[in-house]
Amino acid sequence: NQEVLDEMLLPYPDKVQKNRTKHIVRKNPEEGCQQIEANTRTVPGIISQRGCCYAGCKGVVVGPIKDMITITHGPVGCAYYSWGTRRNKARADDITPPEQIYGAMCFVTDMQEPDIVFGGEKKLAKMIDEVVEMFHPRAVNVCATCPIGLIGDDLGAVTKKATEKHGIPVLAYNCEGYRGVSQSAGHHIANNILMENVIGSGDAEKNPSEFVLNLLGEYNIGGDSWEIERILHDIGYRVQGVLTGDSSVEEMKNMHIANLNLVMCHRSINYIAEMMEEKYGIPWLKINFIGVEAIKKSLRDIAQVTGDETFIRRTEEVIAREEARVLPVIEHYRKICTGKTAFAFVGGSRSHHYQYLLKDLGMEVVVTGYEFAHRDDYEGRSVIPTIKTDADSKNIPELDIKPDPELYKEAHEHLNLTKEKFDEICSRVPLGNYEGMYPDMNGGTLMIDDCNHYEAEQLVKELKPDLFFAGVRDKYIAQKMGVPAKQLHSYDYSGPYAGFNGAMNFARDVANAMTTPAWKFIIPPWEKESENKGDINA
Ligand code: CFM
Repeated sequence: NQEVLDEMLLPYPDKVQKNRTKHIVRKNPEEGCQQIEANTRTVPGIISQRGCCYAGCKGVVVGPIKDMITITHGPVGCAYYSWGTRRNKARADDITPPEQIYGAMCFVTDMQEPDIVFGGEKKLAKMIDEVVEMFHPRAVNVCATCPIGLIGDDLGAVTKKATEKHGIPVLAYNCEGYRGVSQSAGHHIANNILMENVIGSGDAEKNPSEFVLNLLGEYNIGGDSWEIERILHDIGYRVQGVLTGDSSVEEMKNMHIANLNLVMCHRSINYIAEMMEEKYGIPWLKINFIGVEAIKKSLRDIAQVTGDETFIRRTEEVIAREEARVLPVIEHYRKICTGKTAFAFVGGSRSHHYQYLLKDLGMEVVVTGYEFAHRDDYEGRSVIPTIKTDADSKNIPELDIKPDPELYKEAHEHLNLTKEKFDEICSRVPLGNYEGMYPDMNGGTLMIDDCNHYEAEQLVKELKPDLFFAGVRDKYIAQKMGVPAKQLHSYDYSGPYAGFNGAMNFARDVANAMTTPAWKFIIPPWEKESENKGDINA
């Protein structure tokens, strides 16, 4: 791997080589945790797989809230290309009737040249009036795109007036695409606005006989959160709110009544988990529902935190029942997958989460990395105090959260435990913590931050993995080279991949991808003769 790495870096100009070297770690188990550079600017022109700040705010965090209308204030392209492609599913239920589900629609102010010259505030105000009149939403989000920040439209002033006029929350997100180095900045901006304006604004009373969970950082891609909720309900928990897969503003308002916050994708939502802990004292637990062993650990950790024998027993019953059903199927596909190698490049947490599922299938991840994660996603939360804030991270405000004078309770009180019992549980269960992907990787594995088109191509060519996991921008690089590729963002057209049913679906899809004869018919470009023959340079 070291030679492959050296060869890959060689054609870069010196400055780029120096930059990229800091973003690449080859795991040396003797070295302790090796430092990686992350969440810093991409080298211009390098064809990164990252998205923009608007994508992280609108596309990832607030877009999936089904009963809020999300208006893109900007050109039609930004709205159109962030519309529906993430496969975050939603359905009507007792709280949200079908006419209140707006996720399948696309709302945009369609800024044209005269609007850019003379300002778009009036156009935006008119659009808010129109959507309220036509659709009667419970709340409206307005997400800014790059030109809005450049021309200086005052989003806050327009939305404040609209809130007063219509009597519903109209929220402004200054998530202009350029506001951070990637979509990660947009997650943080969305977290701040939801925390300030939505979470805790409801007046629901908690039923003391229920144990209430929130599922944070789960976006119901391909139906993932439905499968996770199925398992949690089976054990006997109530799920108050999901951020933000198949979620409604109605449920989100009352998320402060939860006993415990579960954090699935910590990258996109750890801000809210931390702010809810500061404001209400609600503890949070990092979980992972991708992979059978990971699910079992997560379910057992949750049960331990409740300190309740009924949940502990019921958890084991559900695990036994589900394993009896899914393990034989997974075993069937495992025979095909065992010993195969994979690359895994996804955004912020899946490159780590899916390693557990691949381990279940006997596969080895030889190259991995995130598009836009921070150092703690690689190295664990303990490095956070050592991360230097730069001009880009200072761009996003940190909210000053104070304990709520009425609702704040100590963590053990939220869990209905004595302080002694709570402390004892904390010594066994990692509440409020996550390890990065580094400790889970094998020696020699490459960890590459913000891997670009060229690097991915070089590595596929040299290391020839059996399967390439990535997104829509890079999957065809691999496929054209004869290596099957699966999207771990949208799951192509499949899913769910989370939970016990998800593990079965994933095993089937992966085995299918590697056994289809189609790949034998593709000749990789380096084995072909050049088509551009001629004697022009002869
Ligand atoms: Fe979290 Fe996500 Fe991810 Fe993410 Fe994303 Fe996504 Fe992702 Mo695509 S919130 S960080 S910004 S798990 S859209 S559902 S798959 S890059 S690894």
